[in-house]
Amino acid sequence: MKTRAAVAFQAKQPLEIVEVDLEGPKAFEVLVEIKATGICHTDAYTLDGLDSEGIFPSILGHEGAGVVLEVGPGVTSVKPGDHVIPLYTPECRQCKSCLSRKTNLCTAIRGTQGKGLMPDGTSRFSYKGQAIAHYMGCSTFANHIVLPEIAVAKIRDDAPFDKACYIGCGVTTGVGAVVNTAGVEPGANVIVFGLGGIGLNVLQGARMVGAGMIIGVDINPDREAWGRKFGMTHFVNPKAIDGDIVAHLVALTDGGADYTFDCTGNTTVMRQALEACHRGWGESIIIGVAEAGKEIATRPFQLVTGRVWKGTAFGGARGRTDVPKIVDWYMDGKIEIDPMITHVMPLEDINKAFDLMHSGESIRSVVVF
Ligand code: NAD
Ligand code: AHE
Ligand code: ZN
Repeated sequence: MKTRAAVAFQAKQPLEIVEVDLEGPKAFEVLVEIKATGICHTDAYTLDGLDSEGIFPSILGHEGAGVVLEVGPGVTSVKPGDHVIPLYTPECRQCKSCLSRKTNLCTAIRGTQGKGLMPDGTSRFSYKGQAIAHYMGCSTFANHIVLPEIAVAKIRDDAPFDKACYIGCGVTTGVGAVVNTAGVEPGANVIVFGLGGIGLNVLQGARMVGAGMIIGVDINPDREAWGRKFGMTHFVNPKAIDGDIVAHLVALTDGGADYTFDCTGNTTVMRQALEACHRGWGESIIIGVAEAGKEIATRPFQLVTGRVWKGTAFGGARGRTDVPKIVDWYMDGKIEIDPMITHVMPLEDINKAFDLMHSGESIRSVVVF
């Protein structure tokens, strides 16, 4: 079939809206009509040529929601008409990783996914006869996509697509990092570095579990008002304080935070987040994705004296199991989504979403097909 898509033909160039060819679902695959997609900083990072796994041409996007149109042979868990969220972290429930119960990082199809291919080693997208790579196993910047059955979460029919799409990455990543990865306890002190589309969701996760001090750190002063809407109790702009940011935060928290979260992708900030943890037990969770070639560093003494460095992908969520529950949290009013979606636009305007993100004007832009 033909479908409309925003194609990344080259790094650092605007996406181009074209009609691409899409092959239908094979065994254990489904065809999904994407109704809405968010634009995450990770899409920008790949488009900017900073992703060591970036492939061009490709169809980016990994934060979508839509409807199953067709299923291939062998598919049993979803049927045409089901509302679904594509999963860049699938859940096969059979691989060593899924069976370990220690991680959400299903390994069933990670090899081909990282090469921009479906599990059978082919791409289903092409343009003028040339293959176009899939992205993060999703490619939600296309109106129709083919996904492995293990990479779709069935969600309730009454959740609006233009909000539910954000659960496909940002909401689940931020809230899940608090609930699944850190396991923040009521009363714990938390510092969130970077109050964008992910960091605000860490804040609301911390509020939901009853954290004590919830400190937000951002170099954009406009983010103070945003943070306060989602539970932040204190704001620190590193550019507006005298002296060292770590010393400032350690003093503010009487010795360091119980939990810190990096939501910037900046390796200098990651170090600050680790060192702002309390001696003996503070845990720092890396959410931000750093550009290719960057490395983290700290004095080993920071870890010897009990601080813990961790990372999280997709908030530690097991997609097919946990995503429908997060949709329920939203529909039941336990978490907010609507105010964070600052811009809604048609696919033709998708490049504006990247400009708004880079200028700090948007929290989340959503494209509605
Ligand atoms: P965003 O652009 O919406 O927000 C980033 C925020 O960080 C902005 O508010 C910006 O002002 C702030 N910031 C930048 N430099 C800073 C600094 N030096 N100190 C303090 N604040 C600073 O981006 P986003 O969509 O929220 O994504 C955040 C990061 O999380 C990105 O690196 C993205 O790739 C990553 N991410 C990771 C996962 C995962 O599963 N691990 C999932 C989604 C996104
Ligand atoms: N491709 C990059 C890594 C990118 C990365 O870490 N992606 C996160 C999700 S970001 C969503 O916005 C992730 O899930 N990682 C686990 C995985 O298996 O990709 C690189 O450095 O090569
Ligand atoms: Zn993302």
